[in-house]
Amino acid sequence: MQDREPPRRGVFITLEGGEGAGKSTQAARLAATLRARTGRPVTVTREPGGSPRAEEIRAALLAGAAKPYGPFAEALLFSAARLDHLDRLIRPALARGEGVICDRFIDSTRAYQGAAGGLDPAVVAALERVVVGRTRPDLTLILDLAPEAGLARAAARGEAAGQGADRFEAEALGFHARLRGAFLEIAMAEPGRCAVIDASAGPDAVAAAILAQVEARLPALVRGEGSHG
Ligand code: Z5A
Repeated sequence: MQDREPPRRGVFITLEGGEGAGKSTQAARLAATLRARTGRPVTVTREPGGSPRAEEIRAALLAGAAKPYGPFAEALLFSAARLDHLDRLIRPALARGEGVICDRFIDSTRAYQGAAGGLDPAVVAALERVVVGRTRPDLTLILDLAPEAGLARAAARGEAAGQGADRFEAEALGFHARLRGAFLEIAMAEPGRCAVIDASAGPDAVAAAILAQVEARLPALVRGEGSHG
C-alpha cells in the first residue's frame, strides 16, 4: 500500500475560530512574515478546499447541499475534502520542508459538526484517525472573538461583495456561541498544540500576538532552521 504520510520536514500551522475572526487575514500576514524572515516557501491554504477537488466539495458544502443529511454526512464530506487536500497539497509540501499555514482544519470539524452540530465526539475522533493520521498541526492558533463581532465583520464583508450569508453564517447566534466555547475547550484540552489569541484587537495587534506565540513555540522555524522548535 502506498504510504500516505511521507517523512515530514516542514512546519504545519492551523488557524481556527468563529466566522469573521480574522483567520484569512492573519494566515496571509503570518506567511509573509515567515517568508521574509526565513527565505523559505510557505504555502497558505484553507479548508474546506485547498485542492481542486476539495474546492468542488467546498462549493457544495457552503451552498448547504449536505445540510439535509445531517452533521455526520457533512463531516464525511469535510473529511473527503480533507483527504484530497492532505494527499495533494499538505503532505507533499511538508515533505519538501515547506511551511504550511491552513485556514481551518480538524478543530473546525470538532467544533461545527461535533460540539455545535451534535455529532458524537467518538465519531469525529475516528474520522481524524483514519483521514488525518499523524499529519497533526504543530501549532494551532485559535482566534477568539465574540460571535456578534465576528458575524458583523463577516456581514460587512459580504455586503461589500454583494453576497449573502452562507450555510454556516446563517445559523442562529446560539450555534455560534457554542462554537466559541468549543474552540476554547479544545485549547484547554491541548495546551501544547493550541494558543488562544484575542482577535478583538486591530489586525496589527493580532498579528503581533500571533508572531509572539510562533516565536515562543516554534523558535527554530522563526530562525529559519526549518522543522520543529
Ligand atoms: N467548516 C465546518 O463546518 N467543518 C469543517 O471541518 C471545516 C469548516 C473545515 C468555511 O467558511 C465554513 O466551513 C465555516 C466553517 C465550516 N463556516 N462558515 N461560514 P469560510 O471559509 O467561507 O469562512 P470562515 O472560515 O468562517 O472565514 P471568514 O468568515 O472568511 O472569516 P475569517 O477568515 O476568520 O476572517 P477574515 O476574512 O480575515 O476577516 C473577515 C472581515 O473582517 C474582513 O473584512 C477583514 O478585513 C475584517 N477583519 C479581519 N481582521 C480584523 C480585525 N482584527 N479587526 C477588524 N476587522 C478585521
